[in-house]
Amino acid sequence: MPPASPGCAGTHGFGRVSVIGLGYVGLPAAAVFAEHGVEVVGVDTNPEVVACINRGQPHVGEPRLDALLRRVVEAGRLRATTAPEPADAFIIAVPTPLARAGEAGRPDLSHVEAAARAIAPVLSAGTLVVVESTVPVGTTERVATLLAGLRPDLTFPPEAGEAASVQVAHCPERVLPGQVLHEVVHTPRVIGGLTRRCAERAASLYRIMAQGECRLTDARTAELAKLAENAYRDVNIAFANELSLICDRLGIDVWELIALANLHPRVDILQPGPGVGGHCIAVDPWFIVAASPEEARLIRTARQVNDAKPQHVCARVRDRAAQLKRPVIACLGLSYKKDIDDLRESPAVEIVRLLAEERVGELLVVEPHIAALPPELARLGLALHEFDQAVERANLVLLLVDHGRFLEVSRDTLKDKIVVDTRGVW
Ligand code: SAJ
Repeated sequence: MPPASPGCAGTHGFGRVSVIGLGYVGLPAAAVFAEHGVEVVGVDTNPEVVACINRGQPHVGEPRLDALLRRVVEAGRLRATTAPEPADAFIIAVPTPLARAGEAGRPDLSHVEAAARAIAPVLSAGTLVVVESTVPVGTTERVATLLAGLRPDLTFPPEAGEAASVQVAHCPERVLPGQVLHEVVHTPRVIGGLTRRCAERAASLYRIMAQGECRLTDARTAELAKLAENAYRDVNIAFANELSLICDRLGIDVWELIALANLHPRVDILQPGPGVGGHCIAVDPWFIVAASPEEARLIRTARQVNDAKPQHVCARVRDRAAQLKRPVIACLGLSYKKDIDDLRESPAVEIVRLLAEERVGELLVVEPHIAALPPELARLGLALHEFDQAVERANLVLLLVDHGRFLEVSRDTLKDKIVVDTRGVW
């Protein structure tokens, strides 16, 4: 990462940038802007998160973020607060969950709206507002219209077009948890403006730190591009997961099958797993389905295929456990993917919950990245166990997440146990 160059604030016109929402996306972005010489004011509604950040400690687990945050907080370039302050640019990076899980869910935009209401009083002529949160098509325009209603003394793109005094754009985040600090700088940016001027102004903001290409478009196209990226991945993972079910039925090793098929120069099948988790790929495709239910048939089916995978894993474990007199099952991993602490929408959590509710056996849950079990598992009487002891005691070992630590286990340790490897790494 290049050293801060305080002098550049004058050339790009962004002396102070405010990031609204200091979570997995907003906090790293805030820290990286600060590292590039901008004064950053981070805003979060949670006072504990604000206090933690002001001590230079991240509240989210992300490689290398600790050191970076400490540096920029100590240098006085990043501070957090619960109340928005005037700034040259606001980046809204708050969650956009589903109001209800699954197909019946609609995008919940209450956090985005609350963020817009919170910044409205401190906007002024010349301010840029960027929505980074993943949102349904049309949301950026709705944010601008909401702001226009709250600030009749300013002009906004939906009514004033290129002449607007406040610029509004959508620049969807595309960072991969676990590699955020690299990707936030190097992944190409799609920048959708409500007008061309909005897009250009947003591009000049991101160019302060972005080393990848900044491609300009309109806001609606940028909104759908982000949703399409995650739906594309979901559909491709669903293909792999469907193949794994077909292989189970036909008695074929799906991992070998995929490795063979991928020898073809134009085939690149992804990896099956216990299901698709995280707050993005398991959620965002539903935004497309909600907006275009009759057309989004493949996207809906992919979601259903991936959402059904945890039940399939459970059925397999139940069958294998039935061979044991007293099943003791080591459930390895709870996070939604390897080497992170994020349990959101994690299929591993769902599988453990289903196994516990069905009383399939004694469950020894292992997740080295967390200190306490999530409430939905703790209330089922489960506890966290050490990896080595759990594997030692278990007669069935269920690998749910391919954490690096789990891959080191010796073949000898597993040799007399039933193994269900949902990630195909053993
Ligand atoms: N998974 C599989 N098989 C695979 C790949 C992934 O089962 O071959 C599973 C993972 O185990 C995990 C889930 O899919 O449960 C999603 O993991 P991921 O690593 O594919 O993606 P996320 O959710 O961590 O991040 C995605 C990224 N989007 C794309 O790759 C298109 C990231 O770039 C986005 O910024 C992020 O969503 C987001 O915030 O939208």
